[in-house]
Amino acid sequence: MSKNQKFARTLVTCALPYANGPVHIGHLAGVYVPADIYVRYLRMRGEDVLFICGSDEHGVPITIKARAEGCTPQDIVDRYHKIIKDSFTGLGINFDIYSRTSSEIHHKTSSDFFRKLWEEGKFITQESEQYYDPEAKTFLADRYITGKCPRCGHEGAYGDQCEHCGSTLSPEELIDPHSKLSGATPIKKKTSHWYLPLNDYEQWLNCWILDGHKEWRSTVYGQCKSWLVGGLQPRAVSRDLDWGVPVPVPGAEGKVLYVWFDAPIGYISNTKELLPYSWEKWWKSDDTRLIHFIGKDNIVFHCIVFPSMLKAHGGYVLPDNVPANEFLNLEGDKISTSRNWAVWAHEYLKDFPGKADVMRYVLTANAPETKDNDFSWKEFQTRNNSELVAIFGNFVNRAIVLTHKYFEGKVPPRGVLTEADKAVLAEVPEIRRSLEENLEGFRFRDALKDAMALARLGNKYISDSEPWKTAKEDMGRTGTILNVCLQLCADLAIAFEPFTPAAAERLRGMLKVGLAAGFDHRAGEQQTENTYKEGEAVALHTVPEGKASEGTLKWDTLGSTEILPEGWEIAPAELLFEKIEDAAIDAQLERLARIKAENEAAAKAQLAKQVEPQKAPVSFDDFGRMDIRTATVLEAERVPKTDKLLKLTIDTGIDRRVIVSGIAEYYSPEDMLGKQICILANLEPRTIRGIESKGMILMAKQGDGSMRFITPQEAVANGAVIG
Ligand code: B3M
Ligand code: ZN
Repeated sequence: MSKNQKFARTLVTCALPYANGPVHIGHLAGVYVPADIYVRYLRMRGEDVLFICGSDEHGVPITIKARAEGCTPQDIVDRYHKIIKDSFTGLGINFDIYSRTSSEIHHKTSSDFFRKLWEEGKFITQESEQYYDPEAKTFLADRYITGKCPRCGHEGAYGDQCEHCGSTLSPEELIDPHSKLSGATPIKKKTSHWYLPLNDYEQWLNCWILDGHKEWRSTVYGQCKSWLVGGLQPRAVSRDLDWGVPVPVPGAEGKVLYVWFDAPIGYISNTKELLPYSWEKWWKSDDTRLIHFIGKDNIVFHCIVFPSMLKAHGGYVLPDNVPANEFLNLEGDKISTSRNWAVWAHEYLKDFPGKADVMRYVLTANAPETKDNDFSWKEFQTRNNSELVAIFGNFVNRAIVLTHKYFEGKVPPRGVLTEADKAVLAEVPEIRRSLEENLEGFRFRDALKDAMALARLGNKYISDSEPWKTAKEDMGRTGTILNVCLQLCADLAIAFEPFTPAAAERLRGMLKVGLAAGFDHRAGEQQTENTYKEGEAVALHTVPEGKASEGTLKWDTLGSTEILPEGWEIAPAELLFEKIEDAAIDAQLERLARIKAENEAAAKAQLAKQVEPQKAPVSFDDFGRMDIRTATVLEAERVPKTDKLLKLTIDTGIDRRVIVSGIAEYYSPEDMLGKQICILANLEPRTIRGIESKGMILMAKQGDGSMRFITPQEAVANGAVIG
């Protein structure tokens, strides 16, 4: 790869997902699918690439979830680590290792890292006042403090955020804060922590990022710039918590490494776990190119904090690029774990077996690379049915079926190419160039468009040249057309490998070709420590340029005009993609509609609990002037042409009169008939819709605006005075 020639190998990492829940399509679109596309591409180019990920198993949300479910944090991370890992496997996301930060090797690696910085005086210690639960005798993370939101009145707001209105909060702002552990009111208590003085690295970061990495995505560069312009502060790298990597220095009882300190070191630990003898080559040589795939909420940690940690430690490579994505929405609404507004990877794989590629395709076609984007099930269906099935699948199917029909399943002779044939074949290298540029520039949406342009090219070519017609009079011409089509099929089997690997593999199966294997990084690692010799990774196969004569394809084959030699036998056609029916989409939309209804009901119930503040004081006399009494509804009817009004004829004990009341949204006339109610009897009469209304029915109005009438606990005489 021309522009990366100074690098001998590429180390690709993906943000380590928190093991406190499954992964959803937002994670996939933002991080894992693009990273996997990139890695598959590099592997096919024969580059030495390592793909690292694992679960992030520390942090407060995991301890909260464990408490809520009455189990241990280890139980939680064990459960989700497995679900997440299986989801990645199911989606064809091919990490070289997917490990976890609760592993022994990670505890050791991150402790050693911390201890080295500590020994070298790279931290400062600072005392601060933190919230403390006097009953549970423990410091409280912001998430462990709940109370009423000062902005929207929501009762269950957290010390860092109100999930109801989305406001960012601090524990000080909560009304009536209490500890989630014991319910006690938190007090402030002094505690001391280690801080990484990021301000010391500011100048260096300015040079390294703002001057040195202008090629980063503008969204990433822009975020870094605003952090740097705003000025950096020391950041605490420890916490008072009992779940995590214990701080490995004296006087640190009850303290663990802050999860954002240990998690990125997980990239290193996991590499070490995979390659105990050669990991340093990946992390400590200048000719390693390190790429972090992340979501935009992780930019500061990967571009500023972790690089500062690596710099403080010394000896490590720094990221060469951090292609962070924006967010994906779902059906026009923000994806939210707490509201269950998501398409979960493991559920998708269950609901759409064998269709991992379709999700990969749709998420890439719509990747949130430069701005937030939306996923919709209708679009998912359309992209599958009218792109994957109708163009890519249809082309391949026609080419292979006709080869069997007319040429006994063998690649027919090339014969004489027309100008039109030559023009089609000449387009492939053009498409390839654009595809490469886009893949190398992390523009995967555009890259997918290129791959799809290749499928469109083939589909149009076979439609235009109509081999089923030429077969009636000219088998030589038919053979030429199908030969060209089969070469294009082989091109597609290469070009789509990064995007839809399972389909590409099926296609290679039909063409009876394989994919040249990449490097076996573990080969040397099987040796023992004593016999281990640092050597080059072993390339498993070498394939002659441009031919499938060995039965294997690689990237460089793409666009060479004769990949499949004449007479090459192919297998019968299989379906590459299948149509997705309305029923499958409707089931998903119904699920989302159900969730939306549940969320709205829950939000309403919350709202109903909201209480209005007390009104200004009134005097005893003021109150005494109000004539409040019991009464019984004798007749009830709707006021014509209104939605809200009921006309009630009531017995007040004093008289029989009419009151018009705005309760028709909540009660029907039948509901009211015969009911005892309370009224303000001496309210001055008003004419409403031509009806004279004398008095007012007393109603309890809830926070959501809904109303209930007030009825005496037991039947009392009409006209009894209330007061
Ligand atoms: N677990 C946060 C996240 O998923 C975090 C990433 C760690 S990467 C070192 O947003
Ligand atoms: Zn709120």
